[in-house]
This record gives sequence, structure tokens and C-alpha cells, in this order.
Amino acid sequence: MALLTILEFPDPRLRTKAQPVTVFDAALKQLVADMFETMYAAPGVGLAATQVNVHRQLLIMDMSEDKSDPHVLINPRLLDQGGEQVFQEGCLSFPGIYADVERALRVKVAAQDVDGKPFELEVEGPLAVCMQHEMDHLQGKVFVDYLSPLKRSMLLKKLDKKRKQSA
Ligand code: GNR
Ligand code: NI
Repeated sequence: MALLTILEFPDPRLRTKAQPVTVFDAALKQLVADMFETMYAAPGVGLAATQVNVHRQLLIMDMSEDKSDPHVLINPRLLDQGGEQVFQEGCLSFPGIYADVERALRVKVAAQDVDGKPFELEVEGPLAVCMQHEMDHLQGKVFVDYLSPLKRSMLLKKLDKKRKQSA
């Protein structure tokens, strides 16, 4: 097991589009284990491979209080979505800043598990927010991209200020 380094904005590598996973081997299972360790330690409720500088279509999530609801989605594809919700989002690549984002209320995706076996998953509410947030990372998109230019520049200034304080 190993803790991985999480890329932070404005690292240009966060803009990389992930490639499909084609090999379902022991190294992939190790990466998934390391991503869970990294996400739980952060702590966070989701993590996309992009954030740990692995540009493959792989994301994990666990919104439970007690690490009891882990999800691994490999090569996820959106099948259907509906409704809308506004949720206050944060991101491990933007430590300490939060903003309301509007997204679909429910999403249905097709994906593969760590063995390459296909499955479908339909979620709604906060878990659907997390899923959309992570799927965006795999496309090089981040939550502040949804904000108005003014709101975005205010938040990025705040991020800068926090960084200077902790430096
Ligand atoms: O830990 C996280 N919390 C969170 C809160 C609201 C909406 C989305 C998220 S995902 C985030 C972890 C992260 O950055 N995943 O990419
Ligand atoms: Ni994120």
C-alpha cells in the first residue's frame, strides 16, 4: 500500500484526458488499493486517477461514514441522466475551497470492475454528484469550470491566499 500524491490546481496535468483501461492485471488492483488509501487518508469521498497523475479511465468513490460503500468504476460511460440538483462541492485538487454546482440529480453509467467485468450503476443525490465530479476529472474538467468568471476568480484568489498562508 502507498499514499499517492494528489495533483493540485493549476497543475496542467489535471487537464489531461484519460485513456481507456485495457489491461486488468495485478498492477491495476494495486493502483486501486493505493487510490483508496489515498482517498480515505485525505479524507475525501471520491478520487479520479487523473488526480494521482494516472491518465486512465478509473475512478473510485465512497460516501459512507465508515468506509463501507466503496465503488470502483473503470471505463465509465454515461447511459442516462435526469433531474437537477445543486450541491456544494469541494475537490482534493482545490484544498479548502467550496462552491455550489448544478448537476443532474441521477445518473446511470456502464462501467467495468477491476476484473474487467461490465456492470451498470444508477445513483442519485450526493453519490450522483460525486460520480459526475469524478467523470469530469477523467475528461480534464474540474468543478470551478462551471462557475461564472467572477465567482471562479474569487475562489481561485482564495485558494492562492490559503496556499500562501500554509507555505
Ligand atoms: O472529497 C470530495 N468531496 C466532494 C464533495 C462534494 C462534491 C464532490 C466531492 S469529490 C471530493 C474528492 C475529489 O476531489 N474528487 O475528485
Ligand atoms: Ni475532485
